Amino acid sequence: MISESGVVREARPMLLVVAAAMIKGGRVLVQQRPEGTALAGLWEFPGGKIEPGETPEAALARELDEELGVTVDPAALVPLTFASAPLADRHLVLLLYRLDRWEGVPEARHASALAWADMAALRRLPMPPADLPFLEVLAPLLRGE
Ligand code: DCM
Repeated sequence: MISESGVVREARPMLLVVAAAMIKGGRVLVQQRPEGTALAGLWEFPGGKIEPGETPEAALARELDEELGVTVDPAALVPLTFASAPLADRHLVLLLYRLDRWEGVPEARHASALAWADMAALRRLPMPPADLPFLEVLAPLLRGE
């Protein structure tokens, strides 16, 4: 949208979300979004919204604790890439981090299910649009395990 002043405006405010590729033995952890939430039934990399005043890494460590019950050192989160996609009323920007070490065994506290997916399984899962571009970035990382 272009205003009278000629400045280009994005009609949807930005929503900044962080997500983790937790990698173990050539597989990555994905979770299924529960009924009653946006994008229900789709498989996503776990994560969530950054709260005001949080760094992205602190937000992701907090989300992984809340969603999976695992303890994460924010310094162990390695930035990988980002993707963006329009939602109904926001424009989502999703930052992906790689994570190779954490404490605890992930449990589905918010999701309806968890899965450790290799590359072939990952390609078969229905995912939210913003997560899809991450597959090509993860392919060499999962093969290299
Ligand atoms: N989201 C996504 N992919 C992820 C994590 C989140 O597309 N890996 C989207 C789904 C929601 C928004 O981000 O539209 C906020 O996530 P949540 O509802 O989990 O807070």
